[in-house]
Amino acid sequence: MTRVVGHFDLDYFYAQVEQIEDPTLRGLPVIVCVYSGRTEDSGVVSTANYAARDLGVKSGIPITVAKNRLKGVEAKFIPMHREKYEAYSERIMLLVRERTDMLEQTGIDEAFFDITSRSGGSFERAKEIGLEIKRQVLQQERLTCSIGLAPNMIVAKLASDYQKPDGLTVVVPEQVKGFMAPMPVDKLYGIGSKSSALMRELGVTTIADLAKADLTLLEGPFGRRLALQLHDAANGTDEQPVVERGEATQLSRIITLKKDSRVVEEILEQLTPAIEDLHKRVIEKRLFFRSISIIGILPNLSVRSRTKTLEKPTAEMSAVRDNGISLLSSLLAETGEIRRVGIKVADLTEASEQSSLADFLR
Ligand code: DGT
Ligand code: CA
Ligand code: CA
Repeated sequence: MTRVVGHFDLDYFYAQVEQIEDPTLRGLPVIVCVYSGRTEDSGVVSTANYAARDLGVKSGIPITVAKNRLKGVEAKFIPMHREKYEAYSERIMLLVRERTDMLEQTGIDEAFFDITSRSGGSFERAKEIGLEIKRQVLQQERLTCSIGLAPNMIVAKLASDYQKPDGLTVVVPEQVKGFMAPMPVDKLYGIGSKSSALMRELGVTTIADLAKADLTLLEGPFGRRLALQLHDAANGTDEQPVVERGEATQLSRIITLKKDSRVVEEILEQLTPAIEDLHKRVIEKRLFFRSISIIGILPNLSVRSRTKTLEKPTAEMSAVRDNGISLLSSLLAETGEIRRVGIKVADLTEASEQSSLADFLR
């Protein structure tokens, strides 16, 4: 079956967060800055909203340069609040993870995902899933994002970037080559300014040029392996699987409650299928876990959690359930009503390692 792979990226992320939290910024160029503290304006621009980008401000330029470009314009320069963005990121990744088969986070505001199974391989169905993710992120966090859907990671990444902000671009297998052809080679994942300069010397400027370039020509500057990879990428071939990052260390499930609640029994009833599902995954993957966490998301969307570390690794359902209940009670005592609740097991080891260790100790 053809794969259905997606790339998710939040729009002008830090600036958008600042903008939704302070309505007075609406309509103005907003520039989020990393101040180095040496002099008042020393430091660089972390990101800027589209109003500021239209005036030539972008990530990485000195704040003084940005101020020059915005001379005479009413604009807001804001210091970066990294922890705040991380909290948004954490909640959003949970939300996307729940709606995909597999998620590989690759940055604070972006992730690859695979939805082959839940879309049944249909790009029509995949588009609905993409739209639903966009709706949920907007409804829950008030943020817009851009999503690309394609048969592989390289094309999905190009697709998420294609219509920004608030885009959804679907590239079905038959469209891949035509979609990529006119793009400059440096749009390809992993091609920086050095590689693209080398390619320019070979007369390769667009992805189409690269796709039909002679492999032996590319081998000179890039070596055989990389030349082959680049050539494949330009031809829209990319077989890298989306891999769950951190899967070796944690597994989790999170649900939204029918209504906000602080009643253990009520929450537990709704959480039980998620606990069972999580446990099933632990068994299927032949894993042992050593820590169990309950995560609560409050009505104001802040995240709280409680973790219990066991004396030794286990795969037992009762360990998840019993500890889950006591962690949940303790969490609710602090939070009061919660909106969403999650269960996580971590410190994972493979069952096979466990038994060999047990054998060894015996
Ligand atoms: P986009 O995706 O083009 O709508 O805009 P952003 O701002 O989301 O850009 P992206 O996805 O490349 O980066 C995500 C966040 O990472 C961005 O909001 C701020 C931070 N960031 C990006 N580039 C830089 C940089 O050059 N320096 C610093 N300090 N932070 C950066
Ligand atoms: Ca982004
Ligand atoms: Ca990004």
